[in-house]
Amino acid sequence: MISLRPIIEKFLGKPILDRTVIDEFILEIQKNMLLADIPPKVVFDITNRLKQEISKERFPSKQFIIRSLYNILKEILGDEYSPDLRPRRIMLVGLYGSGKTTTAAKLWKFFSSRGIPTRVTSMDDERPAGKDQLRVLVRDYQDRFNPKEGEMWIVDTPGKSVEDKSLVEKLIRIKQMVRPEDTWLVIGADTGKYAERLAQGLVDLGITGVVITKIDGSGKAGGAFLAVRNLKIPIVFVGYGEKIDQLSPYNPDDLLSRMLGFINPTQLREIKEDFDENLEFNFETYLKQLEQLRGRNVDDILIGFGINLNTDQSLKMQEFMKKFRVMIDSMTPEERRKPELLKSSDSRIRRIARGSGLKEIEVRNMINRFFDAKRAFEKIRNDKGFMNLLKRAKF
Ligand SMILES: Nc1nc2c(ncn2[C@@H]2O[C@H](COP(=O)(O)OP(=O)(O)OP(=O)(O)O)[C@@H](O)[C@H]2O)c(=O)[nH]1
Ligand SMILES: [Mg+2]
Repeated sequence: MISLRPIIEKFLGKPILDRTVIDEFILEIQKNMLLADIPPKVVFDITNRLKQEISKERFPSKQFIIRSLYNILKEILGDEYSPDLRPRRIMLVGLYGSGKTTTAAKLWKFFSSRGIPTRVTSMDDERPAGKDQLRVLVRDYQDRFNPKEGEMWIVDTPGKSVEDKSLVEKLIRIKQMVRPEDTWLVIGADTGKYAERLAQGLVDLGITGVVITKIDGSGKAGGAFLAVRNLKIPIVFVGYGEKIDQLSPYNPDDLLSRMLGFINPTQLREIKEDFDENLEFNFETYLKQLEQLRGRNVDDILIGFGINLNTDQSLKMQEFMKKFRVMIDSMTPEERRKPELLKSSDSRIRRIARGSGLKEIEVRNMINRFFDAKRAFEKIRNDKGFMNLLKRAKF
């Protein structure tokens, strides 16, 4: 995935802001976007708009310029997709090796873990191994396509190159049989800017959404997203790994945080205010931080640190915070300040469990999580680049 963070860091670090610095910044953005396979038309559209915004201000600040860039990218990346959970038939199409079969399994997991009866079948006659691939990944694999009322069906299909006319014809025949409510085109992020052309080649199939896969492994991912956005077909899901749970509904904020290397400017300011380098990390200070986070979108903040939560995880997180508070309330002031006291003391853990009404194992797990967080905190604190960025940014 393209990261503009080094360019932004360099820009923020300049002691003065003049025409040359701004021009250089814009030039570097252009260069990097082109290298990331973002279509030239889109790149120049972005930088022209940015120049226009800047020319409107008499004394544009660095913050103003970065905020403008953020807003322009955000507008281009479009709306996030909130998944439609109504049971229906979804047919996946795409090129050879684009990730259709893997996505079929991931979608099964996504919908069935939300309580929707979901079945998967494969119409891929060209590669019988594809069916076995699905059988291994999916509990509800069906050999025959026979949808019933109230069921979600995911239909996998064969892939070839778009130039191959017989593929399109074959997919049209499958579509007539399946009669899907949704036909989603699966595109690998490594396709880069050609994603647009590819989608156009299959437009006759009545594509209702695009799934972009492999964003974990490709520097061209930004290009694929921005190219597809040109088509006005919504991006529905994004695959970011080979594992079955590595699929998320499309979220442009998440993408932007990856592209820009940090969260949006307002959130950056909030983190800057919270993040005290000299803070001693113990239960007391951690609780204070958790309380400050409450009422704010925790997901956004975590995403800023490169941690991406899905909805289930985020609910679990809130639950965890509640219990964590109860646990800390049952500690002595000394324990709150010196977490090490709890590391190997069964009697203290037993006492805290009794006092808080939690199970001993829960207390033990939370204490382990606390030490994980402490380690993560120390890692961030030692990340010189990130700390410098925080210090210099005057948002
Ligand atoms: N890193 C990464 N790998 C992926 C992702 N999605 C799929 N893959 C891998 O890409 C390869 C091809 O995936 P498949 O799901 O078999 O692709 P397909 O479109 O069904 O391929 P054909 O049926 O041959 O047309 C496999 O090795 C997958 O593990 C992803 O999001 N990230
Ligand atoms: Mg396949």
